[in-house]
Amino acid sequence: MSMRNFRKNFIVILVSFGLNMISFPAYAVVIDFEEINRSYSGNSLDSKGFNFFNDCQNFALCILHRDPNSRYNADPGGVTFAQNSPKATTTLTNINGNAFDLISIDFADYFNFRTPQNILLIGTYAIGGTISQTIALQAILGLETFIFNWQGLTQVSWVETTGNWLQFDNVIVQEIVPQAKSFGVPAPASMALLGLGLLGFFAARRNRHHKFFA
Ligand SMILES: [Ca+2]
Ligand SMILES: [Ca+2]
Repeated sequence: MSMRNFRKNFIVILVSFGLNMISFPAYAVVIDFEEINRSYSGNSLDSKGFNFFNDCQNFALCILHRDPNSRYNADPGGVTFAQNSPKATTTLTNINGNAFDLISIDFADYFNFRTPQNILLIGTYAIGGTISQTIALQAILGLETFIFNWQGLTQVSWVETTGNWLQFDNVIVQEIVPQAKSFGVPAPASMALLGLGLLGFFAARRNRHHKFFA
């Protein structure tokens, strides 16, 4: 490998170190429940690395799978989940504990009727504090998309404040991977490359100085 290549490697490594130090890579996840093709009912549902927990008293019936062929399904041909107990709260968390952004959620009334309804959402920030918003379902059929763009959360919960029950789908979240996890202990190979890069860099500098002063 030439000195020029050594230096190029070194700069690439430095830049990648720098990017890892300052950025928090984020990965958008669309939780549409389409991978859940069995009937489900319970109070704790996992999908795509996130957990939905509902605090209803009758544990086995808190959250119900809406079958694709159900006439109550607000996602025709798809899968949604229904909160099946009145005024029970569903809480969304990231299973691996990393903070996340809430981009949007689709809601519909429980039977996919033309039932107007209010839903209160509360987000808890990783740095402390909360944010809340009440959204209003219109008197229309189908899923309605609500955009939040709440950033850096540890959890989001929601409960209907008027009417009873609801269904949710297409929860779009963005996981924030902290630096410590994406770049905790440098792998031996990276350290070896960094060492080679450093050697190359200083060797190249020395060569250039020689040329410069020659
Ligand atoms: Ca769906
Ligand atoms: Ca509706």
